[in-house]
Amino acid sequence: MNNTIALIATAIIIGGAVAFTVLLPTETAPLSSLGPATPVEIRADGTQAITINVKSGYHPRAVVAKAGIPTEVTFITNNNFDCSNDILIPALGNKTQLAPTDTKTVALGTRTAGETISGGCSMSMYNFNITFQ
Ligand SMILES: [Cu+2]
Repeated sequence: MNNTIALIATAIIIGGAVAFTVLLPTETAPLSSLGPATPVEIRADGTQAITINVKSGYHPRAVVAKAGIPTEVTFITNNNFDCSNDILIPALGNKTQLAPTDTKTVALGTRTAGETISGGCSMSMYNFNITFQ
C-alpha cells in the first residue's frame, strides 16, 4: 500500500517536471533585451545616431545622449502590430508612422545639455525619453 502511494507520488513529481520543461515558453525574452546593442552612437562625422527598437513599446525607453551635436533617432519595427508604430514627438511637432516592419529616422537637431525630448504612441500608452547631457 505504502509502495503504491510512493509510486504514484513519484509519477506525479516526474510527470510534473516533464510537463514543466516541455510546456515552458521559449520566446519570453525580457523586455530589456529588445533594445539595440548600441542605442547611442557618435559617428565619424561627429553626428549622433540613436536607435530605438519598437516592439509593444520603445526599447530602450530612456536614452542618455550627448548634447551639442546634430542628432537623429532611428526607429526600427520588426513585425510589430500595435499602436507603438505611431510615434509622436510633441516638442518637435513630429508624427512618424511606421509599417509593421520598417525603419524611419527623425532629425532631433542639436540639443542643449539638460534637455529631454519625449515621445510616445499617439495615446501616450507607451513612451520614451531622450535626455541630453
Ligand atoms: Cu498606444
